[in-house]
Amino acid sequence: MKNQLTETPIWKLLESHFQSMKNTTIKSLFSDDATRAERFRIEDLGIYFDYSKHRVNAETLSLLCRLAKESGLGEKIEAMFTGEKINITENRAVLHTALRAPSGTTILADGVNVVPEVHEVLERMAGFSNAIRSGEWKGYTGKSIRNIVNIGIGGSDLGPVMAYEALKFYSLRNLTFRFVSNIDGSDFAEAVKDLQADETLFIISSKTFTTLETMTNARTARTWLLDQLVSDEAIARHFVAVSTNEKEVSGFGIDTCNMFGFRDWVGGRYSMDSAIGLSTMIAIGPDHFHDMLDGFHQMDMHFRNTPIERNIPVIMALLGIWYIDFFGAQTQAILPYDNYLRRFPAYLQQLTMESNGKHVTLDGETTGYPTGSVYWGEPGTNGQHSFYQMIHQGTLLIPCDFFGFRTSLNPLPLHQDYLMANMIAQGEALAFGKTAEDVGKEGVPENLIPHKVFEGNRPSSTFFMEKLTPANLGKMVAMYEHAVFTQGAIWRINPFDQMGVELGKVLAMKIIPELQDNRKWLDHDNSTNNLIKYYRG
Ligand code: G6Q
Repeated sequence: MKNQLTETPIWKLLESHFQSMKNTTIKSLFSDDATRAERFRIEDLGIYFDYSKHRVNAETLSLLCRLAKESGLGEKIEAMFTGEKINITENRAVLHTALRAPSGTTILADGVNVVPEVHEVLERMAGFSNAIRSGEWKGYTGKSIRNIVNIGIGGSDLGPVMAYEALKFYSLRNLTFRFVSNIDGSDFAEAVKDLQADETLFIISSKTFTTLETMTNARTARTWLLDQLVSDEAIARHFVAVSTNEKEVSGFGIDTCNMFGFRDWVGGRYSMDSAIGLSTMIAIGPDHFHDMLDGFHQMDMHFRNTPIERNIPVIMALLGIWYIDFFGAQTQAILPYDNYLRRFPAYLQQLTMESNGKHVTLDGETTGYPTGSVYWGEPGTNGQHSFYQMIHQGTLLIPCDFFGFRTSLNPLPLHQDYLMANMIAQGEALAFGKTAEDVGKEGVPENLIPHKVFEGNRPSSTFFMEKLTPANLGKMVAMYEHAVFTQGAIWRINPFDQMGVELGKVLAMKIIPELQDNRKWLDHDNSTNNLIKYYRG
């Protein structure tokens, strides 16, 4: 086995350090150190990142930071930022950071400075967004556009939906936004049910412009529109494309003047700040979109330039590795205490799990150690009334990321204090729990005491910021992008391909004609053959 991570001296040191930490409680770490919260905290870019409620001490952090350094993290970061083809399985550079680089920056991909093109696209997007927002862009019958339907899936959907929801407060309210992703016809049917075609714009968002779901929905959208507007000439006023594939876009019948491009060095799940963000820009306007890009860029600079020990995404990544590879944790909860962030966990699910859900190293060897984690979550306080039970008293170790904002965007009396009190209380309860003695003092009958004990010692990070703004959203997303990158670098895997989604797609293409033609011979396994027969009826 080549150069096994788990055979390195630093990994061995971490393993033996884990033996001394595995029974150490967060409670004892706090009682041993009155200033722990100040020492295990990073404040930068308006983010207050409290990681004191973790099962780590100074030595843990120092060993983990050494792991990052000895993994060549610094060089790997530079390789990404400078356009080296670090996505080796697809022979591509990974330059989502160029999407938010200020104009005037030089970033080379294959010897070409990509920044001017990024800004040229942003300007075209701004012109188009303003024309839609002002009503100046007219549909085929001369009416202004009132409805925007983004058709895309995966990376061409989750970012746009999440950003629209997260930044809805800043959006133009006389426009209606819908997002169609699923090949299930109900998704499209419901999205357009109450819309008029002559006031509707479809954004077909697809990097490849060949994805089955998106192209099927796009063709259905074209039929729906032409049923109402009849003339093919209507297409140009009601369809725009976001893609890297000019040929397929014009083949579909969309004028390439109405196409917004990006390049193959932007991965789908890293593309919400590329032209894939067109629906976001139409919703919040170009200025807010640029604020969001600025937030992304600030976090990029923090990640690139801050020493590992004070580097927010690096510390997040290292804590993840500590729990996944040493404590055997298999899951990570994302718990935003802001209702606008309701799609943030789903967005991070793709970013993290599609990136680091890999069992083979860059050398093609089986890792032999766990990588990745199951990301999931819901906004607080809703989750408190459902799955938090398991986080508090279940048998799994579930590290949590809490997000809170000091200022509410909708400051109704009492709500914000109640919301933030709950977030802070959850972290406290998880870490410190409640002993049998405490429960007993409350006069709880003996037989119920075990049921009311909270073991505590359940780790969490808390991220506090002033307000949910476009810039802060950009920082949050970039923070996870870079944490994913850091973990991938340490685990020696490629976070930028997604071969694992291919097999199912190929098999579905084989099964489609088998569902459509009852005479087709079935040569699958016994179970699959029977499922097909059941569907055929
Ligand atoms: C993301 C993945 C995947 C992709 C979708 C949509 O990183 O590559 O989720 O975004 O399959 O692909 P298209 O944009 O090409 O339609």
